[in-house]
This record gives sequence, C-alpha cells and structure tokens, in this order.
Amino acid sequence: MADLTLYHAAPSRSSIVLWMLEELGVPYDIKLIKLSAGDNLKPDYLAINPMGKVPALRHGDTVITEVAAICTYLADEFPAKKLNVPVGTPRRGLYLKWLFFGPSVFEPAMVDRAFPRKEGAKASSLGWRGFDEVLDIVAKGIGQGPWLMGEQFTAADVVIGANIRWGMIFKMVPERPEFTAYAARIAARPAAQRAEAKDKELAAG
Ligand SMILES: N[C@@H](CCC(=O)N[C@@H](CS)C(=O)NCC(=O)O)C(=O)O
Repeated sequence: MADLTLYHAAPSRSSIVLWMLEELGVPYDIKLIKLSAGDNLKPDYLAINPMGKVPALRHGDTVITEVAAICTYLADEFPAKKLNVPVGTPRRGLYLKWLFFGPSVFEPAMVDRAFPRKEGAKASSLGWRGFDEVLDIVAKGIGQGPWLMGEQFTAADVVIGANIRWGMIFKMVPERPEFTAYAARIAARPAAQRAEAKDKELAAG
C-alpha cells in the first residue's frame, strides 16, 4: 500500500491531482469515488471531505482537500522533481500567486461567464475581474513561456494548465494562440499523457 491515496472520480477535478502525481512519479493508490452513485455524499467519504467533493488526498495521517492546496503540498513534500519554488526563493511569490489565481480568480471568472447570474454582483465585491481581463492576465503570465515560471515547469502549471486545457475542451476558454500553444506543450508532457490514459481506463472500467 502506498503512503499516498487519491480519492478520485474519473474524470473530474481530481484528474488534476492524478496528473500532478504522475509528474512527481511517486507511488500512490487510487480510491474511486463514483459521483453518479453518490459515493461522495456517503458518511465514509464525508468524514474525509465534509464538503463531499473530490479530490481528497491522504498522505499518511494527513488529509488534504482542494486541488491547488494538494498540488502545493505535493510539490513541497516531494521536491525531487523541482515542481515547487522553495521557501526563501524570491520567485516563490509569483509561483504562489499563480497557484491561488486558479481557484480564486480563473475558475470563478470562467464559471461566471458560462453561467451568468440573473443579478450580477457588484464588481468590487467579487474577488476576481471579468473573464476577459482574467484571460489577458493569464496570457501575459504565460508570455513566451514555456511555463508560468519561465523555464521551470511547476505545480502552478498543473493548476492553471488544467484550467486552460479543460476550459478549452468545454469551450469555456477561447482558442487564443497563447493558450493553444501552452495547452499543446502540456499535452506533450509524458505525465499528462499517462494521467489522461489512466483516467480513460478508470472511467471505462
Ligand atoms: N474547490 C474544489 C472543487 C472540487 C469539485 O468541485 N469537485 C467536483 C468534481 S469536478 C465534485 O466533487 N462534485 C461533486 C458534487 O458536487 O456533488 C477543489 O478545487 O478541489
């Protein structure tokens, strides 16, 4: 039994953590949670994540939920593959900005665009800007790339990269050249390919 267990629904946001684990190349077990069967709302799983959402990751006695928190944690716990920017490195500020930007700005702005509210909230009361502005910020952040942190691929690319890839698949993110090129670089990564193949197999089985 591996020290790491991913509570996973294939495919879903937990696929992002599956990709992260493949990038790290560490052994892990998968516990499949069938959302269609309501496994995520059963007492056993609610004891792990009271919100009843996947992913959750167990590492020894520690349980972590929230995609970006899990990716940040894994990158720091398993630094051999250099997917983190360590504490004490000035570039860590930018790295953390992108890790938080995914769930607190990119995703909400994208969902707002896809599912407009009947009565929009006051812009200044939201923690994010309109989706077009957010997309410009991300495109500028990728810049010449290849990655958000320049030459170093990090956990931030797993989080923001998943937003972009999945956003494009679901036609929620426009096919801007910056995003298409970035998504193609991600798709060429062997770990991303392994995670995708594993997910397909799990979803079929
Ligand atoms: N903020 C959470 C979101 C997780 C999430 O929304 N998971 C979805 C799957 S993509 C889920 O578990 N949905 C089941 C449900 O809401 O009943 C994270 O980043 O981990």
